[in-house]
Amino acid sequence: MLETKLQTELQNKVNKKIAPLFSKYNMDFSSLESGMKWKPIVLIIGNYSSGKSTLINEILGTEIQRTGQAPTDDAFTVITSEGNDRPKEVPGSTLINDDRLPFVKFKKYGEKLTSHLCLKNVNSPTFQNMAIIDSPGMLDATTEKDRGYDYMEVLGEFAKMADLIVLMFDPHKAGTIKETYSAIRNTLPEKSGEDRIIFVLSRIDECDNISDLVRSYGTLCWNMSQMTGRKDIPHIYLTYSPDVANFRKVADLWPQERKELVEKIYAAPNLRLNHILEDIDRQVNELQIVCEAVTEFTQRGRKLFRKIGKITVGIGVGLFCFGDVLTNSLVSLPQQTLISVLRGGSFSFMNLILPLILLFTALASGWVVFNNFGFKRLLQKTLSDSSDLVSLENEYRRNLWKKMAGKTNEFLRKSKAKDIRQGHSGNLAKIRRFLEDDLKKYYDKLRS
Ligand SMILES: Nc1nc2c(ncn2[C@@H]2O[C@H](COP(=O)(O)OP(=O)(O)O)[C@@H](O)[C@H]2O)c(=O)[nH]1
Ligand SMILES: [Mg+2]
Repeated sequence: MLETKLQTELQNKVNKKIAPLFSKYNMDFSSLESGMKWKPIVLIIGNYSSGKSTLINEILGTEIQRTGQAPTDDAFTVITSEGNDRPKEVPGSTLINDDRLPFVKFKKYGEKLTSHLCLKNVNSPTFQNMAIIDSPGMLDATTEKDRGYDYMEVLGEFAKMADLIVLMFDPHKAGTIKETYSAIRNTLPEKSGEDRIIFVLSRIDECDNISDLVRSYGTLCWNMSQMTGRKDIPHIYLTYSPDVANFRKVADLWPQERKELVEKIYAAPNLRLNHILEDIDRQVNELQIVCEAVTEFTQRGRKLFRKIGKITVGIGVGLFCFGDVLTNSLVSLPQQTLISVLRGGSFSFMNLILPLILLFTALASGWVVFNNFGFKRLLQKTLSDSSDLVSLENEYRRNLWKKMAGKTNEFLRKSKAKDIRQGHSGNLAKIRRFLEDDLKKYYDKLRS
């Protein structure tokens, strides 16, 4: 109840304060309803044969997914309970054409993905209000090319929808976490994003001894700190499947973690509001970096304008005072210069005509120089490498920029010299206030 109230309140706030800014910067704000109209989703990802399908079978208590040591399954399988009257299995081609489901966005990845996507309808009360998605593990770079669609991008899209992401690794391939993690990192907001991911080192029963396990754990941690740039390591669940584990000496030291992991997965529906918050957070952060870049560009434009302006005004004033002296000495016109009439005391408006013409010509030329050369050059230079418009102090910012640089350039390319009149720092301040005050308040409310 409280959650619905918070959700509506938040939605109104976003529509009022932030949505107009998205259209201002030619960005789409994917409305909250569209992505999250379906059930809460748990996404299981990680290297192949890390035990993803085994975990899913364990949760459902049935052998719904095929398991095996090799990359046995190369499909994204959505498992949920849709009722007995619905088909047991729905192919990808149907899923991507059903507006009620959140899979329409996968249409653009083509037939190769569609044929590797399906929904399995199981008979389970718990799964009436949630879905779990099994995913193919990442292969090595060369094999990955044969897949026929951009696996990393698709994984990112699934991660965006998921309320909970379980990132699973086995001790043999703990080093491959980096690629998988970077595929989903952009789908999360900067600060709170980690809450939505659970890191799991699975199949720990296969470690011969503790030092073996510690080595794998260390590899995982090292790779994780490389990605997050953080020194603190989030909790890593050390688990094994009780059904298939054989050598239990090491595993028995962590008997409870599998249970905790499964409980977390069951509790995923509670994370929905958090997900909505994070989704807004992510999108507003994307908007923020574009706005930052545009603000910086405008400031550079203004600086250049001032520089050319100063010179122009200098020349203009010089021409205003002494221009007629020059024309007088060259073509004997005007007969009386401004200075001479001011000295002689016989000033009339006629004496101002030429100085004013010269002044305005100088100012107009200054504008032409700024408009046709200065600004154009600045724009070209900026477009050739716009990355210095924003500070890129960490991996998150670098990734975010990589994603948004195209959007920014697209916006800048359309800008005209006269647009520098328009300040963007006010918009930036609004965005910052929204992230730091409004959104934070909701995060706090949710946690309290
Ligand atoms: N010893 C052991 N084997 C496991 C464990 N979890 C999964 N396996 C086995 O590892 C292989 C790969 O598992 P699977 O669930 O298919 O991995 P997926 O590719 O990530 O879906 C299968 O042969 C499983 O029986 C575990 O905790 N311990
Ligand atoms: Mg599998």
